[in-house]
Amino acid sequence: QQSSKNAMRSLGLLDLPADLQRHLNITLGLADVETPAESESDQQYLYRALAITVRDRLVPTWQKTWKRMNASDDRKVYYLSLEFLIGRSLTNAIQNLNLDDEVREALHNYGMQLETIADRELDAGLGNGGLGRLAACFLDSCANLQLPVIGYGIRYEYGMFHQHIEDGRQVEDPDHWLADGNPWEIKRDEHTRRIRFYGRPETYHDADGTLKKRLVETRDVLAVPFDMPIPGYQNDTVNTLRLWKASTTDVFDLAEFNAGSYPEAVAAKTDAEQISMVLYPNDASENGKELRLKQQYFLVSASLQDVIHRWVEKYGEDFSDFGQKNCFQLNDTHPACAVPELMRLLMDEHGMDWDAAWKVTTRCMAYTNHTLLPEALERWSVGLFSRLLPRLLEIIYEINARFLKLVDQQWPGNIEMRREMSLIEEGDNPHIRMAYLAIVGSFSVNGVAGLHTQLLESGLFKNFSEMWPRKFNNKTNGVTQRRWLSHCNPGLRGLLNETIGEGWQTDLSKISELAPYATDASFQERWIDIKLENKKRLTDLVAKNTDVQFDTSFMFDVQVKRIHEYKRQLLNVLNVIHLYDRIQRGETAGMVPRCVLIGGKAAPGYHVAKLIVKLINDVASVVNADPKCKDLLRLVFFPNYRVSSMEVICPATELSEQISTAGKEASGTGNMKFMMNGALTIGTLDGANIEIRDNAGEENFFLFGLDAAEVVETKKDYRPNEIISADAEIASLMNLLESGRFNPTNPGLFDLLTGGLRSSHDPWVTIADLRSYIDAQNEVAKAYQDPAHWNKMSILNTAGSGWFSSDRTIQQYAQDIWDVRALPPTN
Ligand code: DL6
Repeated sequence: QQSSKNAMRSLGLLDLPADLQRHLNITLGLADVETPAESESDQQYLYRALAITVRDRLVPTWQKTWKRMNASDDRKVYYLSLEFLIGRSLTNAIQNLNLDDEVREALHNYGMQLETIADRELDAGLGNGGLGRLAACFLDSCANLQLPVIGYGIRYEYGMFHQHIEDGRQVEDPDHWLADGNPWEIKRDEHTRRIRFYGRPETYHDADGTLKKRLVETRDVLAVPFDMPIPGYQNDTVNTLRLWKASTTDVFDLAEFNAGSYPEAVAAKTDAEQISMVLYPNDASENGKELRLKQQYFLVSASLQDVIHRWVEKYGEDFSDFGQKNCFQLNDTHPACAVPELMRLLMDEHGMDWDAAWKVTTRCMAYTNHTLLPEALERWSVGLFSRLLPRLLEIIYEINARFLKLVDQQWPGNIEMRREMSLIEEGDNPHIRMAYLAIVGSFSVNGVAGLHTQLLESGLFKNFSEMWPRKFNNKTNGVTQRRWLSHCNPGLRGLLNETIGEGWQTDLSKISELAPYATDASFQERWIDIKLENKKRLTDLVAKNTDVQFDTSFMFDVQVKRIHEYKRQLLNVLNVIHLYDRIQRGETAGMVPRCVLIGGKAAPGYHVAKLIVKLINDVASVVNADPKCKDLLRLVFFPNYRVSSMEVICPATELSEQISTAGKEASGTGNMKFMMNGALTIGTLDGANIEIRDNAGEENFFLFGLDAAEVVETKKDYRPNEIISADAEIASLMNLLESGRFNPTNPGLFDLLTGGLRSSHDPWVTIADLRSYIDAQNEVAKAYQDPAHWNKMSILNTAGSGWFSSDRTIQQYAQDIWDVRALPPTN
C-alpha cells in the first residue's frame, strides 16, 4: 500500500476530488454539473469520470505488477475461459484500493451517494452463469494472493442477453454493454496476434532439409487485446484479464473497393468481427455451431501466441523449460483446442519434434470439468473441423493414434475399450470428443466439488481415471468474500469487523470465530436488524422491477440461477402451488408467511425452460391477486437476473433453494454466497451442498430428497403417477395445476410440463422428491417461527462458510496443480 501511495504521489494522483472534477470538465468536456446531479445524463457523466479517476489509481500498480511478472522466472498461469462474468468494476476497485471515504467525500460535492453513481455501471455480462462467475471470483482471489495469473477471454461486443417478461414469457434483448465505451479497458494494439482459419496443410523441407508442415491459403483474422485490471485487495497488486477482439486484417478489400463494390469491400470486416460479436447464451448444452468453434480457436490461438511471444522475447527459441514455467488452466472443454494448437505452434512454428512438443504440452495443460450432463459435453464434427482447422485435425488424429496404443497396452486386444475411449466418436458423422482430448493432453483433470469429482471418476471418465488415477483431483469451488460478503453486505461487514476483526476479508477461515456468538441475544438482535435492512433493499428492488410488493416481515425464500430442468425450479413452483392450495382450503396452521423469489435466464432455444418461466409468472399472477394469500404468500419472477442483482438478493435471503436432482449439479456457487450471508439452505445431497451441510452442521441445513445413488436406483422402476395418486396433497396440487387454474385462457399450455412430471422417464425425478421437499419446507416453517433458533442456525451458517472462499480454492489450485507461488515484491 505504501509503495503504491508513493507512486501515486509522484504522478500527482493524491487529490481525488480535483481529479474527478478535471475528468468531468476536461476529459469528458462537461462544463457544469447540477448539484445535486439528478439528471440521468449528469449521473452518467459522473460515473464515467469517477471510473477514470479510480482507474488512474490502479494504473501505476498495474504497470508494476506487469514488471514483477516479467522479471520473475517462476512459473506463470493462464486461465483460459470463454466466459468471465465480471459484473461491475467500480465499487470493486474502490474497495480494493481502500478509496471508499475519499470517493464518498468527492461525490458529496455533487450531492451524490456512491450507490447511486455505482448503479449507473452496466454489468460486464461476459458469461452465462456459474462457470463464468467462477472465473471472475478466481481472478479476484489470484490477485488477492498475488499469484502470477493472467486471465484470457473474449471481449464480446454483446454479452449475456437482457431478459424482460411479456405476458409472463421471457423476451430477449441484446446486451450492447460497450455502446458507451468501457472505461476499465486499455487497448493494446502492439500485442495484436494473427489467427489463421481454413486453408490446407502443406508439407515442405526446411533449410536443414527436415520435413515440416505449414498451413497455406488461410483466411486470417486479427486478435486485438483489451486489458482489464484485476485489483488485489489493498495489496499493491493489479493483475490482468486480457480480452481479445476480432478484427479484419485489411480495413477494405481494395480490389472490391476499386471495383465500386463498397458493401462487399466492407463485408470482410464484418465477417472477421463476427467472431467476438456475441456470447453464446447456452449454459448447459453444446450447440455445434461453426461460429462457436471459431470463437474457441480464436481465444486459444491468440492467447498461446501471446504467451509464446513473451517467452521467445525472454528466453529465445529454447522451449525445453516452457512446460515447467507455464501452466494453462482450461475452464471446461471450451478452450480444449489449446492442446493441438500448442502442439502446432511448437512443431510448425518453433521447430520442435513431436515427442518434445508433446512433453511440453502435457506438462502445462490442466483441465477443469464443470458438468456431468451428457448434453453439455462438447463434440465437434470432424467435417467442420477439417474445413475450419485442418492442421489441428491432423494433430488430433496423431494424438489419438498414439493414445490408442496406450489403451492397447493397458487393455490388450480390447476393441470395445478402444472404441469407447477414442478421441473420435465413430459413425456416419464422426465427432471429436473434446473432453477426452482435454484429458489426454493435460497433466491434471479436476472436478469442482467432492461428489462431482467422485462421479467423474466412477462414471463419465471411469476408464481414464483407471488409466491415470493420479491425474484426477478435486477442487471444490469457492466465491470471493470481498464481493459476496464485504461489498454486498455492508451491514454485516461492519458487524463482523467489530466482532472478529477485519482479517476475514483476506482469510475467511477466521469467520469461524463467529460461532460463539450464535446464541448471544444482543448479537442476534444486531444480526436481525442487518437482515431486515437488507430485506428492505431487496423489497425496493423488487418493487422497481416488478409490480409485486414484498413484505419484510415475511420469510424471504429465494431460488436464483439459470432456468434448467435439472435445477428443478418446477419443484419449487409445485411447493408454492401446494401452499396456495392449502390457503384455499384454509389449512394454514403452521404456515409461515413467505415471499418466494425465483429468477434466472433460460437459453433462448430451450423451450421447456421458457415454459417454466411462463408457469412461474402465471402462478405468481394468481397467487399475488388472491386476497386470501395476502398475509401468507407472494411469488415473484425477478427479471433479468445478473451479478449486480445478486448483490442485493443474496444478503436479503433467508432460505436458499438448492434443489437440483442429486448427481446433476456439479457444484453450485450461488449456494455458497447465500450461506456466507446467513441464509439457511434447503437442499439435496448434490454438488457442494454436501460440503455446505458438513460445514454448517447437519442440524443447520434442511435436507430432503434422494441421493445420487438412489436417483439411479429410482429411475429403474419409476412410477410418478402412483406416487401422485397415493398422496392426497400431491394429487390435489397436481389437480390444481392440471385443471387450468393458472392458465384459464390457454388450456393445455403447461401439458408439456405436467406430462414430463408424470412420465416414468422423467430424468429429473421431480415427483419422487416432492413429498420429502414439502415435508422439509414444513420443517423450515417450524424453525422460522422460533427466531432465536433460526438466527442461531443462520449465524452458524455464516460461521461455517470459511471453506467456501475462492481464496481457499485458489490456494489449492496453486499448490496441487499449478505449483506457483506469490509474485516476489520489487525493490
Ligand atoms: O463450476 C462452476 C459451475 C458449477 O458451480 C455448476 O454446478 C455447473 O453447472 C457449472 N457448469 C456449467 C456447465 N457448462 N458447461 N460446460 O456452466 O459450473
